[in-house]
Amino acid sequence: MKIALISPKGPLYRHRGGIFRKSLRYQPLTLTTLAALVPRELNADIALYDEGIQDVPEELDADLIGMTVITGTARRAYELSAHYRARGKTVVLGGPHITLVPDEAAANADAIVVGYAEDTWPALLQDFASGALKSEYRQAPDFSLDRDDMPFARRELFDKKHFLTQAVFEATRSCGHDCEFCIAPTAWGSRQFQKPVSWVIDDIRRVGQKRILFIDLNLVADKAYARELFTALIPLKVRWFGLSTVLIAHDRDLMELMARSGCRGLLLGLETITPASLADANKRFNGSVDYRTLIADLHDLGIAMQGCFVFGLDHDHLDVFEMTADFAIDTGIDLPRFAIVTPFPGTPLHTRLASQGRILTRNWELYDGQHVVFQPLNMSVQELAAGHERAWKKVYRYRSIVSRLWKASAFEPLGIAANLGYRFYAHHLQRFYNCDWHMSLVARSAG
Ligand code: B12
Ligand code: SF4
Repeated sequence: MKIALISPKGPLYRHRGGIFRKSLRYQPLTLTTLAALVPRELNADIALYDEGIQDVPEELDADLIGMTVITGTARRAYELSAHYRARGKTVVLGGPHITLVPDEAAANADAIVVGYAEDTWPALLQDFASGALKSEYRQAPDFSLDRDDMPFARRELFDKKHFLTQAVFEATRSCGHDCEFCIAPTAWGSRQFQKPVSWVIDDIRRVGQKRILFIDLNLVADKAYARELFTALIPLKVRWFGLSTVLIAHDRDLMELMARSGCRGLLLGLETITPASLADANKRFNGSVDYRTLIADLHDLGIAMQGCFVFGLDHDHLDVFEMTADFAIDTGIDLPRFAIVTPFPGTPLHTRLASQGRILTRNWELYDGQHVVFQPLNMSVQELAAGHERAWKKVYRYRSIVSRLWKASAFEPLGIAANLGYRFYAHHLQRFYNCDWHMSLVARSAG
């Protein structure tokens, strides 16, 4: 059997004309995990295509094509699906967007996979091999990742030259919180799934790199698990980067253990510096943390920070862009990142904005965190887009980069390369603000 697995492109993340440079591009685990899950007895040939790094051939020599779909790539995925199905290929769609809107997705594929696929994907392939493919496969209610027999991702199926690193790992999935805009609780429910720590450590040992990345949405959701993982990382002497919530601020011991285990960088969803906006996002727990102290504490422990903010919350006014950019520069956030609030389908935020008549488009291609797809409350669409772009440019001026990294005492090659990668991103965002959709909105709000 020949299987082709595709990660379709989105406007920002694409081989030609995208703005994700190699310095920002680590190798995702989706396709390599699916490849590992293909049952051995099928003796399949497997080819992986990531349209962020290469074009996908018009004619694919495959019996079955699987595509992973996030909201921003759904339009492209459906287009590719129609193309290959017209040529007699069987197309299966899965991933976050398919899990959020299965009914829409079902109309665009021979089969869909809803939720995590450790059980369903191998079953689907067996069904396909015996000519009994069903149209839908769903994650079982008792789904668990707590098992030792899971295969390791087949990272070698991608050419490493396209990525900053292939040393990407995952210990847990989903998160356990319920922020209004986030897809995790809607798609995967309110509990976190955890892999056995010994399995994660084996995976890291096999890959054998000393600088590694965790893509888990929240490594500290379960403190007992986090402690076990961090303790097991110590003997490996790795330097690792990962994601956490700001709640780490309340547990100094865990923060120190994290640093001892090799943590050198954390992505934190700071979201906003306006307390009332935290309530808008149902992320009140961030309000219990003093960001300045947290940033200083992390820097003291040698942990760099990627601080993520969103713009367009209901308590955001026109001064929010300047204030937030200044805050990032002033506190020495190593790598600030801004997004526009995005009401992904299926989320409580989407439902609320739809009920208020504020969703402006359901063209999913624009749901990439960098386009305004809803009517903001206290500013126009144009003001939100322009303010967001201004904030990006301000924090990535050369003098802002130097000032932030100086304050963070963090002049090291990787940090500088990532800052230059984001500087490029910031200065090319306007390409995406010249699209027909954006221009028509600007004209509408001006008129
Ligand atoms: C790596 C990653 C990226 C990579 C590549 C993403 C891509 N495919 O294009 C980069 C860094 C480029 C990226 C960028 C963005 N990303 Co991103 N990213 C991730 C991240 C951190 C890890 C994905 C991963 O490797 N997971 C591990 C694998 C094993 O899990 P999985 O992908 O869920 O796959 C499992 C199942 O879903 C299922 N499955 C998935 N696909 C398929 C396909 C088939 C055929 C089958 C059978 C099963 C199946 O099986 C797998 C095993 O169970 C996730 C968060 C996360 N931890 O999941 C966000 C995430 C996917 N990203 C997200 C977003 C919003 C973005 C950006 C828009 C952010 C931004 N503005 O910069 C951009 C857009 C990029 C674009 N394409 O245009 C959202 C997607 C939400 C949505 N509804 O669209 C996520 C879920 C984060 C979040 N919590 O919001 N991202
Ligand atoms: S804490 Fe992060 S991953 Fe968890 S629900 Fe909120 S935004 Fe999503």
